[in-house]
Amino acid sequence: RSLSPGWSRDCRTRVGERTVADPGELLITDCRLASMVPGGEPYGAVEDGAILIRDGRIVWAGARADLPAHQATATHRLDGRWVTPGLVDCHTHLVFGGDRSGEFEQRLGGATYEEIARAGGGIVSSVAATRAASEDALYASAVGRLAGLKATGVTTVEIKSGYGLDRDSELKMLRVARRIGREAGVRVRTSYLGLHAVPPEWKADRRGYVDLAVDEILPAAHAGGLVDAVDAYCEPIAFSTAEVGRLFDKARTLGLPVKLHADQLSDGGGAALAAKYGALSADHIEHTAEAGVKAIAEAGVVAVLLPGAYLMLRETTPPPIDLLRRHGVAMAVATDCNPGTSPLASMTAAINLACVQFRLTPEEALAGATRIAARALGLEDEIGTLEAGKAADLAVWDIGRPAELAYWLGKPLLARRMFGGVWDA
Ligand code: DI6
Ligand code: FE
Repeated sequence: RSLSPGWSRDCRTRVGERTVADPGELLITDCRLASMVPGGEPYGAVEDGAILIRDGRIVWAGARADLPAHQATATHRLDGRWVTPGLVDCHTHLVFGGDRSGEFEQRLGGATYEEIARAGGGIVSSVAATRAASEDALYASAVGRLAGLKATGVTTVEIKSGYGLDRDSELKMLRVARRIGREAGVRVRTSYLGLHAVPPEWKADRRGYVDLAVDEILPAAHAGGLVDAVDAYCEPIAFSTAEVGRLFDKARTLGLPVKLHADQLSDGGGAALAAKYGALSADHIEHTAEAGVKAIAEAGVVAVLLPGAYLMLRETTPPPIDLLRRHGVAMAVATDCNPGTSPLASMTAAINLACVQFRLTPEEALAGATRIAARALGLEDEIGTLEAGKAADLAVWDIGRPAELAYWLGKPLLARRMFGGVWDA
């Protein structure tokens, strides 16, 4: 790609292991901004834009004509390219052992996801592979999938536990997620997903397993600084609202926010439960009825739409998008990257699928992958728009208009990614 001279200069300088702030500012110009700041132009668009960056943060973004006095020591011209906030994947299970391509073949042959799960496959087969894997192996395979997300502009990713399901293996998964946040060039938020499935050794005593998850594993993971939020899989094949309620009560005493896999395969009152606990998000919600939509609207819970799982399971009941719009529920879009129901490692593909399958507008879907996804992680003051004060996490695209991010399926569109003020190599 032909990029302007000066492109390679960062506004930070790497000194050995450390990255130190350059005394000056970086000016990014000759670009169009999809700032995703609401209330103005579609996409918060600015035709002839500029961004000033200092010490890893945006200090100013707007129309070049309004650029204030500055001390830029470097200027990067983007040859008219579009810049968006770095994309935010707010629901993934990026860390796991093995894969489930064999079950995929079984499902293509006619078996259903629930049948496979009830017969002892499904999540539990990923648990066996995850328990057997070393931390290094889990890290390497997760970073392989992360490459797909980063190549589609992702700078923040949420990563859940939930394939360990015993104390050591859950802590192992969460440590790998933290390591990704330190070493892999993305911001990571972790979620403890202990109530994902009942592990085989607790099959005869599910109450005992819930006790262990609530009273021992979550507190240990929290004490180790490994948990940013608490999640659960609320579904007849997984955990009941009463069981999830016990976990959420514990999260509350620990001061941790909650989120929920809700009403994916049936309306089991998951959205209402998320609302009751003031969750950050209610995720999936394909089968949520109007009462549940009203409840999350009133509680300010973000709806996280996961079109990859909908596609892979050949679901036919989409989330109630019109009701969500009518009640003013903010909608995020995420990959749900996981080995069973959503082996999807592309954020632009998730955007496309949200538009094609759920009929989001391209602007709604891009907001769902930036500003709204940031809110679903409690990071709305930190990331998700191109605005002064936010982290300098940017995606630069080879597109003529923002809707192309929703239109192409599989075409590489990213020209460059900046994370924390530093361009990728
Ligand atoms: N997210 C999940 O956690 C479950 N479904 C979903 O969309 C199960 C994932 C799995 O089968 O491994
Ligand atoms: Fe999930």
